[in-house]
Amino acid sequence: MPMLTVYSDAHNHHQGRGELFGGGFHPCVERPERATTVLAHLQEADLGPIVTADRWPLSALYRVHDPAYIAFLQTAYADWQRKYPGDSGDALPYTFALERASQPPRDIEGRLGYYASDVSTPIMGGTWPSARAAAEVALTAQQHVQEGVQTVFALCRPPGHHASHDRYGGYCFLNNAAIATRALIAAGAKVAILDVDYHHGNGTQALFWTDANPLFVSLHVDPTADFPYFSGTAAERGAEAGEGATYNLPLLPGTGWARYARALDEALTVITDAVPDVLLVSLGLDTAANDPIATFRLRDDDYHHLGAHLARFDGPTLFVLEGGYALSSLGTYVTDVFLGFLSNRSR
Ligand code: Q9C
Ligand code: ZN
Repeated sequence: MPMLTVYSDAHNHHQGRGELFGGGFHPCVERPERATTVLAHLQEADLGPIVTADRWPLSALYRVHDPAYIAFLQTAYADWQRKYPGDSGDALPYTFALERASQPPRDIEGRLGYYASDVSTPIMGGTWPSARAAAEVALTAQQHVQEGVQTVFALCRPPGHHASHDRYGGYCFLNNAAIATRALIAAGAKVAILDVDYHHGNGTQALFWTDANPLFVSLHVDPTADFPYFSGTAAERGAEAGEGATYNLPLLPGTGWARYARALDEALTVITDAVPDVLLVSLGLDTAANDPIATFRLRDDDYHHLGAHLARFDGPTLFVLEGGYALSSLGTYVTDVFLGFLSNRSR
């Protein structure tokens, strides 16, 4: 059975110059070539049609994000340029709202610190159009799922799973997976999210913390060892109506396929037991041994295996691209996931 891919070349407008870590400024690993190499490999593998995203109203984003936060994203760079005229560079905060006042401050640098969670996520003039386009890729993809396509890939860039109601960070501005999930739920679907990005999907978890639908299941590195540090333990299981609907499977740094596959099977058992209408896979490829910012040790062949395991769920499945920074392998990893998935599915 073929799959459908949704893409938008508007991701290209978001090209950060650098990110701060390790006491220095480094070229951004979250770069446009990520999406273009994945697209090129999908075209080459010929797995199904590739369509352009539709335009969606901002109301589809307000199901997930604060309108004031959306307004901030739209004007942040113009405000930054007004403060730093000339060659302004990318907008980055230097101080953060650890305790939030009821209102963001007036000055742009205060507003950046109010809405940001890290110094790795630069904002430039093209950030808003790219972030909006990524959300529109996810929305268009979920529409195709609603219309009966069994396997759909939202080739989103920038990624989304670290973005919450009114915070950006971890290279994420709008939570593409959450926006698609809200649209599916609004159409009556019971959704399960399986987040296989190396990093914990703290934004997605926060957005659905008190909700019974969706079920949020995540495999990621132990947050005591790596980003995002402040969430992702097994003890976090949701609250109120959402108690038990968050299921974290943290894994030690250095985890390879054997251990990973056992956790993946546990995750899929939790998901298939819940009998969702739709599975949304937050697909991060930064679990690879050659990823420049991560420590897991998945090898080339393992992405085919990963796809094959995911096929244990036999219903409509929406894949949303998250992280993955090994540029020379990223396209192969993504196509291998789909080759493994499609060859093990009955529909
Ligand atoms: N030493 C996603 O994969 N910190 N985001 C990087 C590098 C931020 C990753 C520090 C990592 C964010 C979507
Ligand atoms: Zn990641």
